[in-house]
Amino acid sequence: QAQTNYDFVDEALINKLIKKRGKYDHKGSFGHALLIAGSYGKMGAAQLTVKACLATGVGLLTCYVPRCGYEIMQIAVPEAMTLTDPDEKVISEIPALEKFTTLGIGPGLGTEEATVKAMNTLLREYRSPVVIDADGLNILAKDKELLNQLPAGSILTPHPKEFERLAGETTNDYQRLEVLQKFAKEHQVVVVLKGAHSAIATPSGEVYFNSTGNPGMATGGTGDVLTGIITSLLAQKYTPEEAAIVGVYFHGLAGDYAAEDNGFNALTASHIISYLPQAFIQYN
Ligand code: NPW
Ligand code: AMP
Ligand code: MG
Repeated sequence: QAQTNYDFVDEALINKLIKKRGKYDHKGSFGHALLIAGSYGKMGAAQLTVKACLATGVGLLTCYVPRCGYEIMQIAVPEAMTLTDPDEKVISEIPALEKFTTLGIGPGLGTEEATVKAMNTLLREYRSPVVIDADGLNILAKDKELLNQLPAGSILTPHPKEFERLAGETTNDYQRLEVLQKFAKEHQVVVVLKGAHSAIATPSGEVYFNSTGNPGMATGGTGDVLTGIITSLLAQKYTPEEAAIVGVYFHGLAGDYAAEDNGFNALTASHIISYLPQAFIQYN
């Protein structure tokens, strides 16, 4: 029987967790993140995750994308540095990782064999916490041995289908919550199970339910935005638990501000990025 230790992510908790920038801070104070994302036809996911990471305050940001993404990223996001894989359409190798403080992996990656191999090598060698989303999760789901070797404190951000691929089918929400708690403890990772009430499970068995967000966010690319936000916070020395909690809260809060001005139907993932300033400014 899983222990029940539930909590609620609200303004009071965020007030305790949020870090403020100091007068003498410099870009080196806020980490250098590497986002490994994108493939031919899914460079939009890479753009969204990179832009969201920048809008959350990372010090420096490099993206690693397939060759076809070079011009796309350099033109769309001048603030981000771009490294390219030798393959034209997918990621097939891993770049040198020493200079990066934090890694985010997965949006738009695809699951081509070369990508699966490269991510296998990376996740076996790298020992600091990584943020894993989307096809990064789908790659993990195909290799349970790899799942058991993840760097402790990594953050996984599945939607329900991705979680089912990782942890197996469940028949109801209550059972899924139990499986979620067990999974986070067993693998010593933080899991953000996304949905209308995203649930964040920690390695020590707590589950936090988010209070922000709205149905306008049920549209393509919003999860890719969340990956960028959480990677940014992890780079800024939030603990993995804090990065997940704070990230999910501000992602939803930006979505709520976006919905106030634009309504649910017209809300897009790009809107969420545009409204991150409004969400963060009150915590300056
Ligand atoms: P259904 O329809 O209920 O059977 P996939 P993906 C389910 C990239 N993207 N509650 C639902 O299943 C991503 O980063 C690129 C219940 C749905 O059909 C990935 O790399 C974009 N069920 C890749 O595409 C923008 C839920 O999961 C199925 C659920 C594939 O990602 C889009 C889809 O899951 C996208 O982000 C919920 N709350 N949420 C770009 N512009 O480049 C989802 N499901 O098959 O894993 O596909 O999530 O679209
Ligand atoms: P993904 O499926 O990876 O694009 O992620 C979707 C994102 O949108 C997650 O952060 C979800 O929590 C959020 N989301 C989706 N549907 C809703 C909803 N009905 N209410 C609030 N947030 C939602
Ligand atoms: Mg997604």
